Amino acid sequence: MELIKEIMDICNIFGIEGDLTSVETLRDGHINTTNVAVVNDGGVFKKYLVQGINTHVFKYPDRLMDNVVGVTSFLREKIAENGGDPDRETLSFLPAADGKYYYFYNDKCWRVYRYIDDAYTINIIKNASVFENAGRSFGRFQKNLSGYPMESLYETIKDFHNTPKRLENLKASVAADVKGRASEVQPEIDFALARSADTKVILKLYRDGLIPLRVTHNDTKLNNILFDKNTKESICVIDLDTIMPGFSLYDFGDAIRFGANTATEDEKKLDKVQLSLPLFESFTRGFLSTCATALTKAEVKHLAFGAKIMTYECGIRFLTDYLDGDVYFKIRYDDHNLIRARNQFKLVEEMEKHMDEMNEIVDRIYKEYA
Ligand code: GN1
Ligand code: MG
Repeated sequence: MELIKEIMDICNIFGIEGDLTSVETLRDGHINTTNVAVVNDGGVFKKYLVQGINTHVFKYPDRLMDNVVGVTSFLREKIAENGGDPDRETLSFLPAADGKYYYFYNDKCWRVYRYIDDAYTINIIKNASVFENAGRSFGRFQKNLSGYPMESLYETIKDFHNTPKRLENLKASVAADVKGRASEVQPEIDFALARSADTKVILKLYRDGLIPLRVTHNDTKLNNILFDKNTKESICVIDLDTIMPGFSLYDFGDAIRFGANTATEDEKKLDKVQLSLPLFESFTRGFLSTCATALTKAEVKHLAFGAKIMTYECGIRFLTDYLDGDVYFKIRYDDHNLIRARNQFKLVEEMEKHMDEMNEIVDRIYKEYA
């Protein structure tokens, strides 16, 4: 079915009034398919995000939307209490005709939410203050959700940041080698296996009672934050599908993985992939300025390690998907996942080289805010 016709039907199902005037499919995001629909409602143009949920990744849309609607309702109250604007600072989902927040149509699972106008996302940072701003946003997000009942959250993707499990998955994919690609990526496989001891560190800290489980976002890529066109301030954390109980090290770490890389995630020229220490410092400052007092000593001590482990894990996931025949992440060309994996592993090496400096930065900034 033609996209415009399909989106028109979805708009009707979700009770959107007016005439659909245009549909644009966004390119960011490796999992779901996101369309911006513009509707003319009696001369007033309104925008909606009409999204196809990837049900290969999110197997239980009812649980997914339970989490997301629960969290956004909770955040709306927090934001209002703090004098903010809930319509700009968190997402607003629309119910479908049957009252649920998702709807199966044409063999796809859909959801709709309001488009936040006069806002933009960033994929690569030109000005370090942007990243400090992002750090504050994710720090504030974590703080705002600290009172959310963790036990009410479903695990939307099982073992999402279970790094030992991710490594086991890689080994299984190497053994199965369904596309016959394993022999071609032996250096990358060796790179992953050589760091197997690192995968156990965070879970051991948890078992030893040194770091707590928290409500975390788990996908803190810079492009999961909206910035305001006028003030240039970060306003809203988006992409809430992986909100689950997790560790602060994941949220800090994944943000560094993406934002402190001097290149984008799919840069092929590996000499361009470096860790920017000034950017690392900016994010650390933003993050710790909002949540230093809430973190345990062991959390602070392992923030830099968290960045390395999230980068390593993401590299493993891209490599695994490459071996599996690209069934998880959206790709735009044949070896896209391999390019991404190499990029992430190069960044891991960079972080290993600069680990002492990263730890010194965290330590220095923590002392300012604790
Ligand atoms: C995916 O959906 P998106 O593009 O924000 C992935 C993250 C990865 C990221 C790598 C649900 O995030 O875990 O870190 O790609 N999300 C899911 O860019 O797997
Ligand atoms: Mg996203």
